[in-house]
Amino acid sequence: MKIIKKFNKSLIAGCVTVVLVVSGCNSHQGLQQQALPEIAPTFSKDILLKNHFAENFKIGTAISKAQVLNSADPELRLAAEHFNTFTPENSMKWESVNPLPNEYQFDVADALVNFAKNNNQQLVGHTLVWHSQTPDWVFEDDAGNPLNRAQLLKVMEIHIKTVAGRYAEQIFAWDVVNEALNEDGSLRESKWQQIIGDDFIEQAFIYAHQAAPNAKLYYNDYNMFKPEKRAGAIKLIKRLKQKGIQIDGVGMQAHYSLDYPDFNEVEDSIVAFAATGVDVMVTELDISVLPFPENLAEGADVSLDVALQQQYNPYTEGLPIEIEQQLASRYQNLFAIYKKHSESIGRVTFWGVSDKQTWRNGWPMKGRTDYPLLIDRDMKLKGFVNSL
Ligand code: 9MR
Repeated sequence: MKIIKKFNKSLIAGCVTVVLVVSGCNSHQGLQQQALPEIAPTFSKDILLKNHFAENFKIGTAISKAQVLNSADPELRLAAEHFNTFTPENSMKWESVNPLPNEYQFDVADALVNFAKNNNQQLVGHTLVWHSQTPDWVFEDDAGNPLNRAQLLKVMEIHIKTVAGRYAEQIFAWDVVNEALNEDGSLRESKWQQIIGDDFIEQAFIYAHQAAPNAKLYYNDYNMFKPEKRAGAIKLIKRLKQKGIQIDGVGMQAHYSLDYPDFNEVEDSIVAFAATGVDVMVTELDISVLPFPENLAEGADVSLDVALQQQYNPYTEGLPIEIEQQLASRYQNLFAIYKKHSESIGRVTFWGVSDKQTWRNGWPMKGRTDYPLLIDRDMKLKGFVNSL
């Protein structure tokens, strides 16, 4: 099996390393014929993702706690150089900032806010109200009994006003509500929905607006290309708008793979969301190259945790060239759609900096070696990037 790593050295001679366009090496057709080129050295200014896509949309990444707390981390430096917006991967979720009643931990969130300021980046807060990574105490009283609607609304209000309010002038936008829809477009029966009712979403957006009047406010979810889920999200957006509640954007998470989904459906959703008048955001982009057990490839249900099986982890020694070509082709097709609709798309955010630390290596089974991003394990941009 031909492995990319083994080709890199010989490629440097044939495919010049620094420029955007490398004749014969950057087109998809070229990729079919020969190995992928090695391109710009990691910290070169000659190709920066944010410049490459400057005319199309902002380009973002997700930053972890470990990265932001280690100023020597090469991924943090890449995050600063290549991206003009970022989202905290986990550090602003409820369990991170408000793990216990009346106890807030803002150290990491503060570090992220400073990082954004120092690097002139837009920070997108993630996320205020979600069914996951939210401690049980949120929904219970001191005796462990479920809260009633009024009580839970109060808990939600205090949390949103404390967190979004603290960063009202520093955080550009918030994923106010995350993943509230089922695959068929109906509302997920989360504790939020069960205790407060369907309007927990309206309430969250109202509190977020009160807390941070200048922040953009988004609804964010996965599998938004699915027609039923798309319809559910549009219903939600229209409901808020009809009630005069601020909603500025819809986030389409994009945890995709080589054969999933059909990008025509992605395009249909971009068009349909844009028609409601909100900004469309691509919020969590990565394209897994790995095989998935049946029925587990789709979406990003974080509760999945399957035992590792080698048949689902075939590229531990490097990525075969033909698979990298397939990845290149998928990214090319997807970015052709994003660029076609760039007037509606404000931002494309990758879910992670490099293949080395992507959450994909751990989902839906831990310990895999995946290659879903544009920056590889050696902290280099992949050869096909300049063809996007
Ligand atoms: O990437 C995140 C991973 O590190 C966490 O373990 C996981 C736990 O919930 O959340 C991941 O991020 C998720 C994001 O917050 C919401 N959409 C799905 C993402 C991938 O699971």
